[in-house]
Amino acid sequence: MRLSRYFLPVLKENPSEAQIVSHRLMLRAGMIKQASAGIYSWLPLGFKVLRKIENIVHEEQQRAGHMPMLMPTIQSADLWRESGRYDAYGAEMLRFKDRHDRDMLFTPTAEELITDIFRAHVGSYKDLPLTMYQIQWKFRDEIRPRFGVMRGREFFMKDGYNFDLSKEDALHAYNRHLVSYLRTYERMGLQAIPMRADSGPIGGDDTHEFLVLAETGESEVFYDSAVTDLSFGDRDIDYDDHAQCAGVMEEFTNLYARTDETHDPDLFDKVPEERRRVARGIEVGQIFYFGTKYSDALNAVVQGPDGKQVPVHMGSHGIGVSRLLGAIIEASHDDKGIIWPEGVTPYHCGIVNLKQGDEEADGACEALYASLTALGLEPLYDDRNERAGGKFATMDLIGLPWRITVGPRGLKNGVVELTSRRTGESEELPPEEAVKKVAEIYANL
Ligand code: P5A
Repeated sequence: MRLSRYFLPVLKENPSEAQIVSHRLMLRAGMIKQASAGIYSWLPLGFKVLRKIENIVHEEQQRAGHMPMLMPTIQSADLWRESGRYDAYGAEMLRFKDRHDRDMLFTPTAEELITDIFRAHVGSYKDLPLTMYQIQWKFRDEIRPRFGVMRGREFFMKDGYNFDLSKEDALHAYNRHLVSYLRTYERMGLQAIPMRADSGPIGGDDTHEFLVLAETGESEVFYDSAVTDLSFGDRDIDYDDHAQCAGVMEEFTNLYARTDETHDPDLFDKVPEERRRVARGIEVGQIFYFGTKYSDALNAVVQGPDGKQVPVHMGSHGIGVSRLLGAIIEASHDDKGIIWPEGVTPYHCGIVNLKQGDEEADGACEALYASLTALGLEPLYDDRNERAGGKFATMDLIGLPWRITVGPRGLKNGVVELTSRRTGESEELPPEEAVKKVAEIYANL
């Protein structure tokens, strides 16, 4: 992409409505624009990152054996009356009527609708286990939408649902989700700690939230600092292996880590004092096992191996896809702007031409652009007629992890400059070496 043709409405001033750094930077970097309270348009740069995050979620869900599908955002109230949640959900549910005066709503979550699909088509234990998921817009009429995409009213969520014959199988689905979520967040450059939580309107007893530690987080959390030493890394997981998934679950959840809703001061006191931490976190996902709550209410039964009809055991699992942009920026920025982790960066490498119009500099930039593109990478070339300072400021603000700077002086010596956004360190290299280096960095992702 060439910046001269891109729609990147960066703001010079700090927008006054933004209280936290991620919201400020998303507005300044021209990623989003508020349409109304808690509802945003996704401008090209923001949309690009949203898609990257969505893709990682898709890949990791499918690696775990979960099937993608898509359900409508607008639903009839009938199913929600059947489950009892039409009344229970309260003012957070956006309700309206269609022209025939039927009660409709904008989906805040989809346990009812997926259970209805299941009961219509599945009748035997032989079709289990089954896990399907979607990545779809949700609406919750939050009382206080704030912090940009972090607490929106309209937001993008991955929601998955498992159907199993027994509690044991459903708990495996729970563990499997926990494992796949750990991997998902790590690919985005995030440490998200599973913490025992409260299930709220979704229901059930077993639930963990995934929290990214950040001062601006909305949740108060209590944990043993040893949890932050855990990392998922490059493990080979067989997602059908109950014992292996249970082992990872155990490893990542046996230390004390809880949200304020489930915090137990007596238990917390047992953590060695120097490891006790009280901090704040951003909830980027939550997994639930709620047994037969929805299958009982909606009569989702299958015939078991013994011929008897039994309600299926279920759980649901969510990732805040749009919220993740805010969480990643909160965790990775400096005073100049965003610093994207390589896994989610909108463009792999920036190219800054220090002397636009100079034949040699222009030619070298075009050649770099072509080489990077040929290797399957997406460069963002600042080919505008602007001062170098302005170009650097824009690149720093939008946070591409790598930048190649091209100028006549370097070219005389046969070199360009490759700079890491994270460390600020630069090295001078022949252009083809710079391309090779960038390609290597991304090859390992
Ligand atoms: C699990 C999937 C559920 O709704 N039903 C289907 C379950 N869980 S949840 O915890 O309520 O939401 C899942 C994740 O969505 C994000 N999220 C939000 N993101 C932005 N703005 C909001 N208002 C908002 N509400 C929830 C969170 O990341 C949450 O973990």
